[in-house]
Amino acid sequence: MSSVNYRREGDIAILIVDNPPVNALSMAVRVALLDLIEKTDTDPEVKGVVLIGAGKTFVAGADIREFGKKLEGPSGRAPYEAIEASKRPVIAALHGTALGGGLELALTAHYRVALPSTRIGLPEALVGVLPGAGGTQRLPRLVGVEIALDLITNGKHIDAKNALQHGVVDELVDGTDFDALLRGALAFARNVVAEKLPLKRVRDLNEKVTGIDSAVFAKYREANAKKWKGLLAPWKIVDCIEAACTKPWDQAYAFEERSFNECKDSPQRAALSYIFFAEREAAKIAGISPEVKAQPVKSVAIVGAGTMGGGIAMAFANNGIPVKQLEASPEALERGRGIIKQNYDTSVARGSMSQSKADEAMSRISGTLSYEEIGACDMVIEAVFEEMSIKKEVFGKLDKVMKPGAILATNTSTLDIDQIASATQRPEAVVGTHFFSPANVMKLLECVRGGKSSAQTLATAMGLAKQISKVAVLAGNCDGFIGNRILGAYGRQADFLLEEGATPWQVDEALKAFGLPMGIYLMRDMAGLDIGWRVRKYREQFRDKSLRHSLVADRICEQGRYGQKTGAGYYKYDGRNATPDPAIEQLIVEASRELGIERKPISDQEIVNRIIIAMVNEGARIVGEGYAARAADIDVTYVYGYGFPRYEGGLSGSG
Ligand code: T1G
Repeated sequence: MSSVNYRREGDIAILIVDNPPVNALSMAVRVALLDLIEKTDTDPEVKGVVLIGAGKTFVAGADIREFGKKLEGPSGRAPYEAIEASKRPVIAALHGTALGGGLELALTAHYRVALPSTRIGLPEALVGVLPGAGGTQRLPRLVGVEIALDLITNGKHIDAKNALQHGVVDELVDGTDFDALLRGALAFARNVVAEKLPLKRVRDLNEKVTGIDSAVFAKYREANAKKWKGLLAPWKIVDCIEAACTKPWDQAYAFEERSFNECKDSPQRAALSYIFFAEREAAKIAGISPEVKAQPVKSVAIVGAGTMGGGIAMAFANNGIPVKQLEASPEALERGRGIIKQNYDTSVARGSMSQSKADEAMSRISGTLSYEEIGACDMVIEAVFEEMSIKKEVFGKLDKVMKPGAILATNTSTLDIDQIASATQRPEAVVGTHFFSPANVMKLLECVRGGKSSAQTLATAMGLAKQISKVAVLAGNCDGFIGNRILGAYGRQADFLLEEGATPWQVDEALKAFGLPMGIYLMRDMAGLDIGWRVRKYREQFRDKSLRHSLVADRICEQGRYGQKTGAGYYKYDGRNATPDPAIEQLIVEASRELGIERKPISDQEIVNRIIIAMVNEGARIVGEGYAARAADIDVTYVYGYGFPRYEGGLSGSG
């Protein structure tokens, strides 16, 4: 079966791109499109052409799996140019998502219609490339330079209403499915033919790319320099859009192709494409049939309105799910609500959220002091103090009140899920859902499989991620699960480097330069050193004394230095401003002496290498021991939970 089906409705030819699951523009699709445009151009009975995607979506872009492969066949741009040069009016009919090369294809058509539910965008930068089939040249001609810069460099999707408003689509067609769209597109095409409307080429619309002050581009680069650190594609995209405003079409179009190939051939593209697929792999639960579907979560309760509980509540409320917060006292409930309100006010003040959206979300969050009042919720997430006895007490109570079939989840970041589940009569309904702080911002949801968690419970917990715009990964119930277990290995190696000659600020600077958002010592000081100290004291009884153990962290805590909250930790603090502290350097030198370690200069490269290798080795152990199903799970955890640079392809640096 060809990947583009052809049929006629009277004098209108219909080209249906049919390449499941997302009608990606594979080589086969490109070849078939070229043949069919040739056919419609030479068939005198054909007066117009409708281009549409089969099933639920238009074309969602080039086939990312083909990147980097040497394929025989027409150039990537050939079908685009053929459609634009078509002798018959071509109407692109959009539904689902028209993304990347898919939107570029539609922009070469002479007219575009869409269902109201359609989303469009040029998200190429997220997979390390740029719109290489004219997108950086045609989109600015429709939406203007500033909107194009924002949409393309951020890989944003916009909805059909916005697309109509900005002239990207010419008409919205009533309806919700393929048939309604096709009916509307055929009517539109017949009208174009009957009225002999012109073959409008977007490339001829120069008004919005003429007379643009080059300062616009300089300012945009400057404003995003920090955000684009280490990245290639966003810079190239700005260059291409600037070229659209400063060069004749042919030169700018050629410049875009060169820039596209530079990105496509860069290791960054391989790394970012790897993460794209790793994220989708990580969502698949090994050993459970895809038939086991996630139960929709329409209502959720959060036990605990502290920092984590509040962030989790916002993550649900921001995605339309009503939340009940349960606390032990009215003061705690009020305090929790106050923190949430403050967070929304900050988002509105920063312009990252509209006041109406914030009010809507806030209105979805209610509070209660009674366990009975949360029993009807589809899911409950416990986010109380990280103490086993408290967790078990809470789960004992939840077991009594939650409806049959409800999911009982815990946000623990370290404690044994099976021990927590043993406080209930339904361990099959218990699962870990470990959010990362701030929970309303961080994308990762580390789900933890308990020994008795049922397939249904796991599918629902993992499926939840999409509902609340998170990326899910499934970890086994080992100490620290995936994320914190690797963080432990990272911290141990860093502490050893301190004793051998490095300083906390040298380690942090080296890791920041590598691309991590923050080094381990600033991170520890921000989280509070007393938490780790309490956990180390508890674990001392189980610690394998034959393994090397660092003294520095305990020494610092013994001095009552718990980080930012005590004004001193590894650094000394003036508010949130951290400065290196010679007293800590002295403390480390004494620890080295006590351990009989001769200190020596250590290079930044050695610091990065040793820490990354320690993390990769721990990741490999986790996969080897079966606490993670695949390497991709480790990479997704570190990219979305710990800010590891996506353009490095995660820890395994794959791609
Ligand atoms: N190529 C290959 N496979 C793709 C794909 C693509 N572009 N998009 C999705 N898939 C696979 C995905 O791996 C998964 O497979 C299945 O489809 C469903 O995806 C010249 C060069 C469209 C919004 O960046 O954003 O065009 O896991 O789980 O949540 O300028 O997929 O089932 O085996 O994500 O409903 C630009 C990428 C490419 C869009 C659907 N396009 N895709 O989301 O399903 S570069 C993109 C998405 C380009 C041109 C350049 C989303 C989606 P499997 P899914 P979903």
